[in-house]
Amino acid sequence: MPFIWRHVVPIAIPWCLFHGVLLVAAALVPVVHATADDAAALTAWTETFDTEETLDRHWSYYGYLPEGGVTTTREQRPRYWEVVNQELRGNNQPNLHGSNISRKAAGTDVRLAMRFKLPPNGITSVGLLGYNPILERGFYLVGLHVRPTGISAIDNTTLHPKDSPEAAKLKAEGGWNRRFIHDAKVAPLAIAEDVWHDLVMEVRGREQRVLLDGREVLTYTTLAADEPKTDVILGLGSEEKTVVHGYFDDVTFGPLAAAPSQPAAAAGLDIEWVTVGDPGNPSDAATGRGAVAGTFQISKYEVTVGQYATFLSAVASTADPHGLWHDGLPIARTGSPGAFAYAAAPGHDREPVVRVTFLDAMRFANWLHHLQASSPAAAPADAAQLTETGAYEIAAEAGLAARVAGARAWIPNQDEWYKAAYHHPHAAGGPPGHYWRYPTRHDAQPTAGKAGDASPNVANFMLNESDYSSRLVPVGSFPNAASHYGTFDQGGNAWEWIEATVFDTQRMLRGGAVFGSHEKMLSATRSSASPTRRYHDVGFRVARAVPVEPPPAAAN
Ligand SMILES: [Ca+2]
Ligand SMILES: [Ca+2]
Repeated sequence: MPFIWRHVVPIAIPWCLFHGVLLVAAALVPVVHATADDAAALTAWTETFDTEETLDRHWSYYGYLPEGGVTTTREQRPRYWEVVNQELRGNNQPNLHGSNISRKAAGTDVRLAMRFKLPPNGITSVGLLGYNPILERGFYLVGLHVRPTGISAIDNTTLHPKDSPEAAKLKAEGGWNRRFIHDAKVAPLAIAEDVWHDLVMEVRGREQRVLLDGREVLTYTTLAADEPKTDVILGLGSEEKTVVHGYFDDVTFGPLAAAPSQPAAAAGLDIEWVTVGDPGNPSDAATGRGAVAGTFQISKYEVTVGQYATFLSAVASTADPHGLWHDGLPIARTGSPGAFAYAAAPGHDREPVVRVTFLDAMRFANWLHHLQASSPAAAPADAAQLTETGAYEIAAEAGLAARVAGARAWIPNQDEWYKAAYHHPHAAGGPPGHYWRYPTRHDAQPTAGKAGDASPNVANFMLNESDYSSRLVPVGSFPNAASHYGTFDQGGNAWEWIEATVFDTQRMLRGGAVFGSHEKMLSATRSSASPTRRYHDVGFRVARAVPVEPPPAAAN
């Protein structure tokens, strides 16, 4: 007969580490949850703590009374846990123990995400409960203690093999064949009190992985975590002798997605590329620019709002530690930390993304670099890390980091961008000097067109210095105004970040924009800007190495 642990929920987290006393003997208490055991409802859920009523419906409470003893009564609950401003507030009482609140759950490889605020001088804990085969009872399987000085993993350590004489002896004596370790592995960190943080704990088999504010801070192999989980538990403690407050919100529990594989499956990423051949071309005699030794590819269009939203969904769904999203973008962010989703606002999908810093562009390029990998092995498993290395090692020099040798995707440098925009070999129908003055394959000033204008030599720029009525247009809106290599909108629409460093602290801009005059599109014109600032008319395009084509399938 299977062991029935459903109604035996271990609740106590040993808070006594504050006081150097191990007090876990009272850990097992029966708790009857108010919810029905609906399997689907237990497998994936989110608690936003929008009403006090959901707290009473879903959560069970366990508190240590200041005068001694414990309580689980609903009448006592608001003294310890209550919903304030649609957030769960823990009111830790001035006693030896913290108090806990738990909710039923179901799953083996699971992900637990939430927002939390540490109480001053306090401790916050999160954990997962389940059947412990060592104890042959339900108990704490895997969890964390979070303090201002760091995060530590909690573990149950087996003392003796389950069927060993030593274990049998302990069992006969009524002892427990395990030792509870509060700080099985410690990640020293500085965690600010009283401000919101994002916390994610993933448990796959016995592997525990913890992300704080989107950054992986701890991994640990537990001894007892691979059993099915039955409850989520949140706890709060403090050494203060007065009531202190800690907070939780947006607690999400669900199955852990399959192990990350090749990140190339970025659904919805639709970058089109053109090949810039003619390797070893001469530079433009007028400017000295445009010579590129090798063949490369450049995006046919400016990076679009839709592509940037796809990027955000890929790298900023757990959290957005680098601030890649902001509300000045025409991109809606939905969901909560741990499961953010991003989508272009209606009508903006095909417009160039602007209000992105050069750093944002570098991170997009780093992500593309990993997407171009022929093997998934080299890519960081943590999605947030996909943006920090690859083409640019951002940690070292931030917005001034140089392109890494062997980069598979990058922001075009000046010669690459220039060649794609203005170069056209005379033998292939270009001008005698092999370079046009405008990126529209013309030397004469383009005309300012409306989207869909099929005339040659059209671009989206400002004809009249006082006319700010123009708007960004969808990329490729002028079908007969491409460069020789097939790029669109290198002149006008959005200014484009260039990899070149200017004045030691800035990055170059080229091509002019909707609010720039025709001169800004000229081959001789450059501008520059701070790599960490956003501008309402500056976007970017990307370049990459020519991909190696897979061998053709054998015909038979
Ligand atoms: Ca809330
Ligand atoms: Ca442009």
